[in-house]
Amino acid sequence: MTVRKNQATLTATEKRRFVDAVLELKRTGRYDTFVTTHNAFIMGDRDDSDRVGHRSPSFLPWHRRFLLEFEQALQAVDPEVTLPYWDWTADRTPRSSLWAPDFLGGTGRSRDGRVMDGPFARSGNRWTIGVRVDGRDFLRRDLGAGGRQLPTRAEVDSVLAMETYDMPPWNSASDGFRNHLEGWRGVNLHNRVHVWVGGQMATGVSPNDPVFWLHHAFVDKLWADWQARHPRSPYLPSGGTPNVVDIGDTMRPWNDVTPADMLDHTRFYTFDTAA
Ligand SMILES: [Cu+2]
Repeated sequence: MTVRKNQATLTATEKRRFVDAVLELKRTGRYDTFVTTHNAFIMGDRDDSDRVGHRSPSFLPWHRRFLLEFEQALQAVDPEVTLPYWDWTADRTPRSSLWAPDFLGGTGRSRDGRVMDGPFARSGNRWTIGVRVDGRDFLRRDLGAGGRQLPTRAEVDSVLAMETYDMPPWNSASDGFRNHLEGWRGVNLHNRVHVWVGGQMATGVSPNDPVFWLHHAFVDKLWADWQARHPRSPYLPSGGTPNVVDIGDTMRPWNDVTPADMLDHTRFYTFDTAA
């Protein structure tokens, strides 16, 4: 059974095997297909028309399915590897072990944002940014850019307290749990973390930075935590909503999976700490 662990608790061996599996997916070209898919949805998801991956109720089940597909690809390389999660309320500075050279490497240099250490530095020749929006083929970061702060545990708790999953107009203007977690409204959790990391993470090609998966694995855990707190609050909307994935509608690009199929994460994996 797959257990997703807090990245701060990984052993040196677990970190190395995770990094090696990610590098192998990169080498074969499989990794970049995930970047391409994500960017296509970021570009296509619209507040006033069709929206699936972002700014809509299916933000959470879509990313759960996307992460599952990535985790299965990692496990095809090394069956022992699972996706770790980054609790950015706890590990909230560039000094965190997450950013050490034996794991994801650190922030970018000031001149051009280029990450200079760790397995994903351009100089190692194993991490070239192929799916990109400009000429720069190196991983970039600006951790804590402009003095930004990562969300606090109190801010997370204020969002977990919201009883309703999502609300009309089912987009970036919505009230409710999903949009506050996604970050278009209120204290801003998920979006703010992308901006805090900077570089490619602050763009549509954000999966170019492997921290994407650890960030989204924690967002996914917060969904599970929210479900545990509100067992009688369903996924919404329940049917007949134009441009939006209702609970029983299939989601692109897979077309064989619905939000209903994604509600119970324990069918696929558990977390090291109970929700
Ligand atoms: Cu996304």
